[in-house]
Amino acid sequence: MKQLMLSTTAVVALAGAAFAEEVRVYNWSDYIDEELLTKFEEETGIELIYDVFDSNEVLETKMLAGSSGYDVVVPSGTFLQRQITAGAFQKLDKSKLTNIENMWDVISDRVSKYDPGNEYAINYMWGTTGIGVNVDKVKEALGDDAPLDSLALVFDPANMEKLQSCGVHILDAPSELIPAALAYVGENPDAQDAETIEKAEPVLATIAPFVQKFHSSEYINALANGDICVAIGWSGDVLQARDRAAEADNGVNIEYYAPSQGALMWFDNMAIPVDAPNPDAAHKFLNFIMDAQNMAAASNYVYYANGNLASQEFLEEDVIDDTAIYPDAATLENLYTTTPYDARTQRTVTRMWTKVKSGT
Ligand code: N2P
Repeated sequence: MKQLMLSTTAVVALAGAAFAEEVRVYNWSDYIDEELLTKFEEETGIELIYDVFDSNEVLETKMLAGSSGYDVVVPSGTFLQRQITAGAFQKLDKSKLTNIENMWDVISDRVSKYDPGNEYAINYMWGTTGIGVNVDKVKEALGDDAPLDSLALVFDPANMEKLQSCGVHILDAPSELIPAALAYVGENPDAQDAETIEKAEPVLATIAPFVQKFHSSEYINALANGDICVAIGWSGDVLQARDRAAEADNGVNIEYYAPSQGALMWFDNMAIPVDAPNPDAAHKFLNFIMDAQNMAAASNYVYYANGNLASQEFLEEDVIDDTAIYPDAATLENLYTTTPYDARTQRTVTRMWTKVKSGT
């Protein structure tokens, strides 16, 4: 007994000694191969504290309040831009980022729309917002000609009434659902004026009572288990649901569709808060992520495209060849991007979203 206690103490002491420093990373849920987290600790001797979120709004609240305690965070482009303007991030020290040469200029250029000169962030992954479908259940509810790749699947109340019983989840992401509703009614999804933006409200409010949940991460398992039949969700998350169902061999057949009316293309980027406790370790984490094999391992695991050109030779064929992940020219043509709302418009958007959700 005494010996056991001694050795337990020894293990604790060793574990304490093994990590001289720590780095705190705040990333989206279901967004990395967890083996990479252990690999980072083994390679650097830095303890990695890894927390997750599923909402840009939640991250933004923390960034604007300050003192988040995080060293690395991952806002999408529009949010990145607004938080850079608010002074939430520090400029990257590129002398510490030797793997930055692996990055893909096509994606860095796109991200520079939000972060001019790519001074504050590196792209982690990018993808689209679209429709996850349990094909058999939806056809059962709506018939064989169900509009699987159309926003009408969820924005036409006649369809939603019939889908209600098999279950529909919608992302709790106003900055993505308002553009989708605008695209559905033929307006510019990137509209910035209140008058146009307000046209999204009746579309969303009419279908809200049929929505089981506005939530941004539960839909992966809910789709995979057959608990819901439709989700407005993120491309890779739906593909992860498809994979989980296949692995469980439960007969659930999931597909992802980028809506025919156009799909939002977003970019999630790693940045270092201005008050990060350990910016040096944060740079080490970014450099680790930009390693070609590490980045490929992450994409192979979560089914999202990344901003790293050198990683592409290490991607599985079912990732690099899937146009839902790496869009071809025709798919790309039907994607749109958005710009951040100014503070006043953002308040309108937040108010509208609260009102929409209160109608569920
Ligand atoms: C990961 C979702 C990240 C995409 N589960 C949203 N930007």
